Amino acid sequence: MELETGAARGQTEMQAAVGADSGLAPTRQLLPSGHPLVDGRTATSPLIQTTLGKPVPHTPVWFMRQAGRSLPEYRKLRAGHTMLETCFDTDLTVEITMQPVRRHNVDAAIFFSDIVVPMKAIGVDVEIEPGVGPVIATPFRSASDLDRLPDLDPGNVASIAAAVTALATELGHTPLIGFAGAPFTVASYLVEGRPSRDHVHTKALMLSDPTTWNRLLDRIATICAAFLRMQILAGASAVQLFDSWAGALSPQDYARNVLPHSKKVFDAIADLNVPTIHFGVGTGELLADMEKAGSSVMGIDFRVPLNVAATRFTRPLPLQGNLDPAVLFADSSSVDAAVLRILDDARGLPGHIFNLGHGVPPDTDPDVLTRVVELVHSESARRFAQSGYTATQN
Ligand code: 1CP
Repeated sequence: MELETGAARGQTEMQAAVGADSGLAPTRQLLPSGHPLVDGRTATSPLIQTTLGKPVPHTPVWFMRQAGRSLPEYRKLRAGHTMLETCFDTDLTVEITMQPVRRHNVDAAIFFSDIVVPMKAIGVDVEIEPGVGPVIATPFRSASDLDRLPDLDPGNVASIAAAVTALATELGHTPLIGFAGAPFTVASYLVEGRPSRDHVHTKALMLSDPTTWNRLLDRIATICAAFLRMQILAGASAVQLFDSWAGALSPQDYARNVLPHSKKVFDAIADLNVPTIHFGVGTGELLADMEKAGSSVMGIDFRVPLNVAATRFTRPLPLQGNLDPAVLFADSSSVDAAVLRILDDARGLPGHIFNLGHGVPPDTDPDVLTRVVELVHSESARRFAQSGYTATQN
């Protein structure tokens, strides 16, 4: 049993913890009958089964920022279009989302968009500047700025919903992961006005004017939840909430000023009963609190080994991660060794989705990513077979 997969070993405990298995598929009455989780296209995929702590034939793998600048075909398609124009263009979004799936044989597509897209859709004056990131013309610093955050009008994201629906059809059995930025990370762009290392204005607002802070994060939570709900109903089989910059916070500030708002996002979509993933960078000290937000899977960055991260949670959770993106630039034997070490770390988990510990760097050689997918698939399938485990044993 040495080599038994995490998915097989942790199953009973996991199912007790999440109530996932009554022998029946999870109820998803609120999804349309043609949704890929309902009509059977993606429900039995390795990614979705892993989120439920069920056994899988191989470890599913996808990469944060798998679509984008590391791919020459992306750079070609993007020429002449701004980033946000591209995000609101149905055909470009579909094609860019599909590119890494075709090239790398990953187990999921991540919807091509950006965390500031719902802000653009409600009228915030934001652009994504090449080489910089999101830039807000007039940063949010006081209570009156909240008037610039109306509810998300579905009519303003119709081209995006159309892209999700088209992708769900084109992807067949491969699940589409929708996403949104978490309230803190989105707020950090709105308040700072541009990418920031130290988030001083954001933290100053949080500490000096908690009323405005809480109203701001509550507004963002409502808008992000509506954006996620739209993606799920249009055909996404799972969603990820990116709280990329939460690691800039102390555990006390996170628990008090951020966690309730991230929890609100997960609570707002809980009725749809689709798998949810929660991820942040440098969040080792926050994991115990992030669990309380209520996702079904936790994303772990490369700073904490998966088996160590598992000890920070109160219940057995499937984990996603966590190859250091910098490893992709090392020689191939170092890459292979790092991948195998992560599979080792994941052994006792109730489920493991292989990913990087953060996004694919723009100058990554895409062939290295393809090789990582092949190695994760072949090695996890080999370990699975050696464990003697068969699906019929369940
Ligand atoms: O011209 C370009 O190609 C712009 C680069 C780019 C791309 C490809 C940006 C600007 N956003 C994106 C797409 C994007 N953004 C995806 C695509 C889907 C995929 O993963 O394949 C996703 C999931 C995001 C989400 C996103 N945007 C996050 C959370 C994920 C993370 O990496 O932490 C964050 C923090 C952003 C903000 C953002 N948008 C773009 C940049 C360069 C940044 C980061 C800026 C900063 O350092 O603060």
